[in-house]
Amino acid sequence: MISRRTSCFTGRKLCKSLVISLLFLSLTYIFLSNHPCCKTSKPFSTYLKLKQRKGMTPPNYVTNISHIFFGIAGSSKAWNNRKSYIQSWWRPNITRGLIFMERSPTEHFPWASTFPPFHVSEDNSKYKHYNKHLPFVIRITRMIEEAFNAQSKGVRWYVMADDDTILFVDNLVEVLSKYDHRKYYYVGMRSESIVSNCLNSFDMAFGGGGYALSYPLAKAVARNMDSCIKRYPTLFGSDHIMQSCIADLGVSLTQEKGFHQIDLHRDISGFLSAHPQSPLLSLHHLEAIEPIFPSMNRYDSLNHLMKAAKIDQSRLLQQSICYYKKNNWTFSVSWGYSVQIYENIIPPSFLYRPLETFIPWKNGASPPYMFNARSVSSVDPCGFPHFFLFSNVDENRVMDHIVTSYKRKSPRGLPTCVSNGSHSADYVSKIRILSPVKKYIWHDGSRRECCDIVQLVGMDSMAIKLRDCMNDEIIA
Ligand SMILES: *[C@@H]1O[C@H](CO)[C@@H](O)[C@H](O)[C@H]1NC(C)=O
Ligand SMILES: *[C@@H]1O[C@H](CO)[C@@H](O)[C@H](O)[C@H]1NC(C)=O
Ligand SMILES: *[C@@H]1O[C@H](CO)[C@@H](O)[C@H](O)[C@H]1NC(C)=O
Ligand SMILES: CC(=O)N[C@H]1CO[C@H](CO)[C@@H](O)[C@@H]1O
Repeated sequence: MISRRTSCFTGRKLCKSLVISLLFLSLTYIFLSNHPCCKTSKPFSTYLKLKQRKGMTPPNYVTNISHIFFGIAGSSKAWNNRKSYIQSWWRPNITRGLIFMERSPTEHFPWASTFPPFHVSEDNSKYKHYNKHLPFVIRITRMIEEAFNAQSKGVRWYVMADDDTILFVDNLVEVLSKYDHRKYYYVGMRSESIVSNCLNSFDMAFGGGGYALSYPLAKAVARNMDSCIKRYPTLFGSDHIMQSCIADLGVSLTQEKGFHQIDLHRDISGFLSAHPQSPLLSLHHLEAIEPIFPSMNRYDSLNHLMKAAKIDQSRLLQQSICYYKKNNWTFSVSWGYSVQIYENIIPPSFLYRPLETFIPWKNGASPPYMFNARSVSSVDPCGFPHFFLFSNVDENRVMDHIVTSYKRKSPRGLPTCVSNGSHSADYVSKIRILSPVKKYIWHDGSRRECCDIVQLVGMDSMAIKLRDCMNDEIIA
C-alpha cells in the first residue's frame, strides 16, 4: 500500500493547509472528477502508413462514433440536476454508452429514450478494507471494468466522463481517429490549476474533463482493477487511482488540449475567447462558474453554445485575429462564442493568452495557472476590449459562408484610446462572422485561420470573413 502524499509547495501556509485541502478536495472530487488522458500525439502520417501496410480499406479503418463507448459517472441523486448537461451532447441511438448509478433511479421512471441507458454499479463491499477514500470513489474507478465487461464488441475507445462533463462528440471522433486504437493510449488533459495538478498528478487526465482509453489499455486496466484498488487505498480521486494504475502498466498520458476540466471560478469568458489551437473536446464545472452567456442561466447558456456547435464543431472556440487598419483596431474572434475589439494594435502572440476574467480554483500557487494569463486593467482604454457574444446563426448562407452574429455584451464605459489615433468603437453593436461552409480540417501542422474585415454593414455593425492564411502571411 502506497500513500503518495507529497508536499506540493514549500512555505508554511500550504503545508499547514494541505490536510484541510485534502479533505476539501476529496469532497470536491466526489462531485467533480474522475478521469484523465494523454501526451504527444502520434503523427497522422503514422496512422495512414499503418493503414496502407495492413491493406485496410479506409471505411472500415477510420474511427467513427459507433466505435466509442461512453461511460458516465452519475448518481440517481444528482440526475435531476445533471440530465440537462448530458442531453446537450448525448445523441440517442447514435452514441453508445451507459450512465453508472449507485442504485436504480426509480423516481425518474419511465426512463426516456433520449437519456443514456443506466447501469447500476456493482456492490463494492469486498473492498471495504481498501476504501480509505470518500464514498463512491471505488464505484467510479470500477466504471471502466464494468463498461468493458458490458460492451467490448466493436469498441475502439472507452471515453470516461462525469455527469457534468459536456462532450463535443464530432471533435472527439476526429481527434481519436488520429491514434491507432490497437495500441495503448491514455488520452486526456491535466487541470488548468497548478494546485490541482500538484495535489493529484501533473501526468493525470482529469476525470471531469473526460478522457479516453484505447481498447487494449481499457482491457488491461479492467483485468488489473482488483489489484489496482488494493494498491491505492488512500488516493482521493478515482481519476488519480486510474492514472496510477495506468502508469503502473507503463502507459503515460497523451495530452489533448481540447479537454477542459475547468478548474477555474467566476467568469471564464477570457478563457473561452483564447482557446488553444486544438479542437474543443469538453467543458466541465459549468455549475462552479458563472453562466458563459451572462444574460442566460447555465442550462440556456450551454444550449446556446450548442447552437453554434451543431453548425460547425470544427471551428468552435477557434481563435482568429485580424486588424482594421483604418482605425488601428484589433479583432480577436472565438468562433461561436465571442469577438473582442481592441482600440489598439496588439500582436496575436499576446492575444493568444487568455484575458484573466476568472479567478483561481484554489489559492496556493503563484502563478496559479498552467498557462500564461493576461491581466488587463479594466480602466485601460487601450488594453481593455469591447466584448461581443454569440447571438445567433443565420438561416441563410452568404457567398458559401456560414454567418454567425455576435452582440455587444455591455457598453465598455471607458474613454477612447487616444494613443492610436483616437477611434472609438463604442458605436459598434453587432459583428457578423462569415466562415467557410467546409469544415476546418484538423491535422498536425495546420495553422489557425486568418481573417479580413470585409465591410462596414450599416451604422453599427461590422463583418469579418475567415479564410486560410496565405503562404508566409504574418498576422499583423
Ligand atoms: C463505423 O464503421 C464501421 C466499420 O468499422 C461500420 O460498420 C459502421 O457502419 C460505421 N458507423 C457509422 C455510424 O458510420
Ligand atoms: C431509438 O430507437 C428505438 C428503437 O428503434 C426507438 O423506439 C426510439 O424512439 C429511438 N429514440 C430516439 C430518441 O430516436
Ligand atoms: C495608428 O497608430 C499610429 C501609432 O500611434 C499612428 O501613427 C497612426 O496615425 C494611427 N493611424 C490612424 C489611422 O489613426
Ligand atoms: C498604446 C499604443 O501606443 N499602442 C500602439 C499604437 O500603434 C502602434 C503601431 O501602429 C503600436 O506599436 C502601439 O503599441
